Amino acid sequence: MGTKIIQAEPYAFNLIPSQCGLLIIDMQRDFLEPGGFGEMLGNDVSQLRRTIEPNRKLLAAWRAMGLQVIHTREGHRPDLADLPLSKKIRGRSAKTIGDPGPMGRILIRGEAGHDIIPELYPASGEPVIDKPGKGAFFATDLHAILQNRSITQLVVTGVTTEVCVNTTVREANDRGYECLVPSDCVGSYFPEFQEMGLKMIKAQGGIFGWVSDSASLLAALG
Ligand code: TIU
Repeated sequence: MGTKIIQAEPYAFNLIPSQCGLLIIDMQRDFLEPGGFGEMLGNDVSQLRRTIEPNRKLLAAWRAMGLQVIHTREGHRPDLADLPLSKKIRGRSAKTIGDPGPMGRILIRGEAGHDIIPELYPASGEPVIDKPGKGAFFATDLHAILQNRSITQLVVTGVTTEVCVNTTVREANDRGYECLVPSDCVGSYFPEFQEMGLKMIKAQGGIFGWVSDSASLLAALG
């Protein structure tokens, strides 16, 4: 399987399939499903739900080609020992991380709302990174797993574009990974942040990486 040329901005991306991991960020029930933590905070989950189908297709293609897939989930230990007080109280909402929510304790590992949506559920052998922060590299073993698997490129998808996706792309870029973000596979609760979050990645000659879409990826993969 040779290099695949992906139409992208600011210029074409040379994808090396055997070295390119699909990194799906935080496609969790609490962020995407009606009644979850995201909606409880007043957010419009439909802005995120449009990413489910393109992600499902991309994930199916990735698996069919036998390429590497990694999933992440944002959340905390049941005893909250890894939850900074600053994060616990941020937002001044009535219910915060660790409190009982509509799908179990909010953003706590092992609770229903913390888990990945059924449409994109991890297959056996696909690492799931439980992360306490917005970036997937902070306080996780992601970098070690990628190095052990000789992954040098990442297709980063998931939610939300300007928060966990952007933070992770920046962390990955500083660690030497080449990142491609398919625009229809990432979502924000805020349309203006979706647009700017993608612009920030591809500006200045691809300061953090490349932006493309799932159709271009699927076309190049064949
Ligand atoms: N996964 C992720 O982006 N977590 C967030 O908290 N996102 C928000 O947009 N709040």
